[in-house]
Formats: sequence, structure tokens, C-alpha cells
Amino acid sequence: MKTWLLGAIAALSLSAIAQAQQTLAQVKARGTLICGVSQGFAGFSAPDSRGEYRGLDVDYCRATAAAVLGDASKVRFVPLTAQARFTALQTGEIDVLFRNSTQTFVRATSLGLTQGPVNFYDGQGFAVRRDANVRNVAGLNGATICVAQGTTHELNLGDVFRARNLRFSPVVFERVDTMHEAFYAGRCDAMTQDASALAGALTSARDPAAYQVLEETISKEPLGPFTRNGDIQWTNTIAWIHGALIEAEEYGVTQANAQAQAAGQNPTIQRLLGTTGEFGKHLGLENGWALNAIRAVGNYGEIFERHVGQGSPLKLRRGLNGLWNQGGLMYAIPFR
Ligand SMILES: N[C@@H](CCC(=O)N[C@@H](CS)C(=O)NCC(=O)O)C(=O)O
Repeated sequence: MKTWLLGAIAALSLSAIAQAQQTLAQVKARGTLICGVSQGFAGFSAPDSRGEYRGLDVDYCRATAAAVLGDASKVRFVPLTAQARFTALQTGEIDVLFRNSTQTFVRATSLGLTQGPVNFYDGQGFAVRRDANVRNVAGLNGATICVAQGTTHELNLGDVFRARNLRFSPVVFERVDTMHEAFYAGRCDAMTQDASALAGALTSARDPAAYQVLEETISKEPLGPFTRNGDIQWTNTIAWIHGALIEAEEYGVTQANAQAQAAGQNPTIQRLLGTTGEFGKHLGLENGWALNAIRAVGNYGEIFERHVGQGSPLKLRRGLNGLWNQGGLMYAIPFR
């Protein structure tokens, strides 16, 4: 190949890499984080009655704004369908995707995107009418099932039902709100989504008591953030924010006591909250980045309880989302 052409290609790829690496700098220069979220999924990201976004994913966006910009309110939320979400990140429309997105091999290797840490371990479940007397997935043999387009659920459904010799007729929807309406109107015998999404959806059903979510799930749905490939600084930032929220829970650092704990004597907490060490500098942030995030939204356990836990309308148990030393999978890499 001609040398000038090789040079041009090298320059082009270098500029693509430079572009990809700039998210942290761009967010700081803009003064606002642009966060991709779902269009309306109670417990994870949905506007409340005053139009304010609320939920577990939303709190991750706010924690990021607090850590990076020192102000949890400096976020613009971009609601995205399942189908549009990855393109929005690839084209630079959003800085980070926090949208109940399952991490998979194919998504990790073919989208030009990087999967962050899992912030919610989920599984694909089914909602049915209580009076249908369906107890488990086998009871759905021959059923009509409502499913959303562009999701892992479409694929899992085919695989699992085929492997178990169960028949089903899918009814596929682009929008999740129309899917819910169709299910409530009786157009399908079951509706399938992440189990957390089903719990969230049923909170807004006209008669929630008429439905149940089956205990059985058919897949692993590790949900977490996505960033663009080649932007290791930004990807690290997103990963360590999650780490800080988990570590804070483990060490009893809460939204209410974080400021006082920063002045305390525990060396691990001092490093986490920036009282000692240069743990912000290594990320390109202020040393108090984790303190800012925790003061804004609390630790992981507080976020979980507020939006999806036993005291919330979703009433989910911690289960796999508990800390590692309490039977769950949430385990922070040491701040050391
Ligand atoms: N975790 C699955 C499903 C994610 C998903 O988009 N779920 C739909 C419903 S099945 C949803 O949350 N929709 C909410 C919305 O579009 O606002 C995936 O990553 O493919």
C-alpha cells in the first residue's frame, strides 16, 4: 500500500481514538453529563409526577455527575428505546448508557462498546394473570407471549422454549408501553421482561393484584452501564463509581454520615472518601469524587432500598444484589 495512504489511515484511526478517549474532558467542558436511560421503567428510570427522573439507573447518572462535576443535578437524561440505545452511544449522542441493559458476549464484542460493572443482577421472568393458574414456565406451553423488540428476551424465549419442547406464539412490540397495554387488554397470556421490569410495570397496572410474576426465570440478565471502546479513563471512572457505592455500603458509609466519616480514623474509608491518598487524581477527578457521589445518592444499599427494595412499590429482595459477605454478588475491588 502507498505510504501516504497508510499515513492517512493511521491519522484517521488516531483521531478516532482521540475522539473516543475524550468523554471525561467533554463532560467537564460541557458542565453536564448526558445519560441514556429507559423511556419509563419504574424503579430504574422513570419521570415522577413532577417530571423528575427517578430510579436506580438514574441515581447512577446522578452519582456520576456528582463525582465528575461536583453536582448531582448536572445531568440531561435521554430516554431511549431498547432498539435505539446502543446507536445513541456509538454516535456520541450520550456519554454513558445506564438503561437496564444486559451484558452479553455479542454485545461486548460487536458493538464497539465496553460493558461496565454489573449494577443489577436480574433474570428474565414472566407475568401472568393470577386467574390463569399458571405456576411455572412449563405451564406456558402453547401460550401467546408479549415480548419487546431489540432485547435479549426475544432471543432467550426462542432458545429456552425450543430446548424444553414448549410451544409459544410471540407478539413483538417496539414500545414497552404498548406491550403493557396489550398484556393488560388480554392480547397475550404472558408478558416477558427482566423480572425487575415486570415488578416495576405491575405497579402501574390498573389492578396489580390481578397479576403475578412467576418465581421461575429463564436467563441470566446482568444489567450494567456501557461506554465507548477506547475510552479507558471514562470507562474506569464509571466502573469505580460503582465500586465506591458498593465499598461504601460494606463500610457503613451512608448519605447521612459520609461527611463525618471522611473526617474519621478508618484508613479504608479515608482513602475511599479522599481524605488521604490521590484516588481522584488517578482518574482525573477531585479526590472527594466518591464523597460527592455518596452524599448525593447514598451507598448502593440505600439506592437499592429507595427505588426497588422492600420499602418501595417493587418490593424486591436483595438476593444476588446483596453484598458478597451477605450472600450476594456485589463485591468492590479494594481502594488501595
Ligand atoms: N435487559 C434486556 C431488556 C432491556 C429492555 O429494554 N427492556 C424493556 C422492556 S422488555 C424496557 O425496559 N423498556 C423500558 C423502556 O423502553 O422505557 C436487554 O438489555 O435487552
